[in-house]
Amino acid sequence: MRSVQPSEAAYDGLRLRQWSRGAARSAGIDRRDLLRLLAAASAAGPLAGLAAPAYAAPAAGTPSAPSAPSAPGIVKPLPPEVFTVRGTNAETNFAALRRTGLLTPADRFFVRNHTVTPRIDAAAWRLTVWGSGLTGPAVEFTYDELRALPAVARTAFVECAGNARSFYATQQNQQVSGTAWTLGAVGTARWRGARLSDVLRRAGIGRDAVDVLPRGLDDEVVSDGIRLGRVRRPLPVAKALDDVLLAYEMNGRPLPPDHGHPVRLIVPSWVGIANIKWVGDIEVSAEPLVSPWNTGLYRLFGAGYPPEGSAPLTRQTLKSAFEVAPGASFPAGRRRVLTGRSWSGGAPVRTVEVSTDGGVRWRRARLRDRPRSGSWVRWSADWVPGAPGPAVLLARATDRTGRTQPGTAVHNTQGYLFDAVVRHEVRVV
Ligand SMILES: Nc1nc2c(c(=O)[nH]1)N[C@H]1C(S)=C(S)[C@@H](COP(=O)(O)O)O[C@H]1N2
Ligand SMILES: [Mo]
Repeated sequence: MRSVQPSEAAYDGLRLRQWSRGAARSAGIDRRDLLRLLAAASAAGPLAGLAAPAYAAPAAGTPSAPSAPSAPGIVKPLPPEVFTVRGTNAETNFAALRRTGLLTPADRFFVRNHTVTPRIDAAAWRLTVWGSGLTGPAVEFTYDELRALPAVARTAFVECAGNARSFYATQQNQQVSGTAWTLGAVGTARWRGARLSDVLRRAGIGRDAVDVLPRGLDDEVVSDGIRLGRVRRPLPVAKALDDVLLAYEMNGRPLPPDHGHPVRLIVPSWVGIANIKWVGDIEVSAEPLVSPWNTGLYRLFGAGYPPEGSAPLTRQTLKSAFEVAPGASFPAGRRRVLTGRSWSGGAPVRTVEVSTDGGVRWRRARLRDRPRSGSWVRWSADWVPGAPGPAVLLARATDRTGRTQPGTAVHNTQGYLFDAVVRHEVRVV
């Protein structure tokens, strides 16, 4: 199971019970629509885009297709050797990270958009902090005012809760709904910005504040005919005052449009949806809040979970990926250095083991970075491929609490938090 700090788990359980009793306020969506959303969430639908094979990356050395695929609403170029477009989203091909450093360059960073990337002028942008959890009236911050606050930098991954979702279907033969990501809905960057806690204190957060609700300036989301409103997800005050950033820089440059320009939240170790892009306002509430993104979405539904779902997701899980194209060819008898990355939203990665024979024998990979919480670690392992034919590469991480990636992930209808070892099929030629 995913690891959560006791305080987070207690918070989540409480919030859900309050909401079912009608004691929590659903911000910006009516109760009936939320209940419909919950009902939809507990029944698995089809996996979007799985009809197109998940394993369709170009073979090494194949020139790019003449017309690059495009995702409506993503601003940056999406060269096919770097990205696989999935609806309004773009997945990073892991093989395209092979020669990158610890940090993912912004032009290779995956994009997850509910609608389209808005173009926002930093000079005209305002952040409004408001709500019953403040001791006074609403407070506005300009971009320059935010930049004038003490700046902190932090290396952190952003990873979609549904990253690796397609393996529930392709590896476990289970039905799940959502974008058919393989392993590339994750990237690590150096984020720089103001502390959310500094902004909340300056805005006059009161002692009775319980929830903080950042909201994006992108278009409202409509899903299956239900108007969900703007992307927003409540954060418990304890997390908001802990290590959350209002980031305005990514890898030393102003945030690019697709990644939240001018300002986004960075919520280290938590599911991607917590990292609200293009933030325009933050409600600070003395009452508990719910939104679609912590009720019908981003909870675990299915056998083994209560009808209203698990507690809202908080931390990411443990994963590993090879920087190798799916179906790649390796000449027999020639030594190769296999590289990859492992990461966890829980304790830092301690060891990574690799198998090149489908899981019969395992050996330790060499870690290339000092494992840190909220980041990933690069690793490598030598391999001399044997006889020509199909081969299966496996990588398995263990974190500092002793938790190891399992052989099978526990199913949930929306395919979140896949943590099992992924079978990476290649060919020896
Ligand atoms: N305003 C807004 N914030 C958002 C989203 C969005 O669609 N709109 N998508 C979320 C999701 S689901 C993820 S996984 C991350 C992806 O961040 P990235 O596109 O910078 O990689 O942003 C989150 N923040
Ligand atoms: Mo996501």
